[in-house]
Amino acid sequence: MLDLSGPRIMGVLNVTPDSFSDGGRFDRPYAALTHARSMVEAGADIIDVGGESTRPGAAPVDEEGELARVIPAIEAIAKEFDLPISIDTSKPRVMREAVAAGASLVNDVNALRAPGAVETVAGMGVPVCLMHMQGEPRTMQQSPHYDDVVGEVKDFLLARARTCVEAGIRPEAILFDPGFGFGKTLQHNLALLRSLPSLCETGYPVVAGISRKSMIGMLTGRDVEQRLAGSLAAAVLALEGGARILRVHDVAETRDAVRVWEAVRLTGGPLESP
Ligand code: 9MG
Repeated sequence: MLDLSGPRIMGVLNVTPDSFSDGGRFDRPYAALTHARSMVEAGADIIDVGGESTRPGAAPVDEEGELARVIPAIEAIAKEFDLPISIDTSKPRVMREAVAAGASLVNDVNALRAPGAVETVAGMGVPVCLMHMQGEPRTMQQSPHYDDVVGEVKDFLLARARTCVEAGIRPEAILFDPGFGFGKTLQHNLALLRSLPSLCETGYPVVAGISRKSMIGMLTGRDVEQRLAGSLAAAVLALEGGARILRVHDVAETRDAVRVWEAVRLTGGPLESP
């Protein structure tokens, strides 16, 4: 199980040629390890390895192609570091092989809806992050619609959690993620960020992935490489809303922001008198 006694930072490692935020620079195992190393040194608690881009409009990748990208990277990271590695995938076979290679958490933007995915995770006994997505990555941003985005996202995740628990996944092994940017307009994303406490009330630890996303671009008018300040503001707002894991690209800067937040909000922090 993950230690979630304080906020945790999940560093994003996209091992894809078309990744939206790193331009595919980390598509070889050596480069992936180098990037993982820099994130660990900067204070990452978890490394999230993904081999299929989920950016809007991204083309799907087949199983063999995804495995060829992620497995060498996971093996190399697991050999050098003793920290949780999560596998960002929706494919049961990739989940299985990634866990055999050293991953210890499944991060599924499809919330284990692929045939066999729930059973696969139940059988492996690893924790899973269930993320909400309306539609599929290729088309999800075309016309997202909700009557009540916060209620619908929460109901969806609770229903997925019920299915998981019925299949044998322990409730303590389940994390929720509202899926910022996945079939959502800017207003949907803002409503979800504002209402994060309502998702946290479910009792499932909440993961927030807002780093560098288009919602930050829309609010600031900045390109993807210039969204750090906006991403940090969103990260702190997510912590205020109760998020326990922040999925980010800029680990060192997020670590600083988390330290400041902890000092003010957590009892026993450096601002407490002895
Ligand atoms: C893979 N991936 C891309 N964005 C994400 C997000 O917001 N949350 C999670 N859990 N995974 C994501």
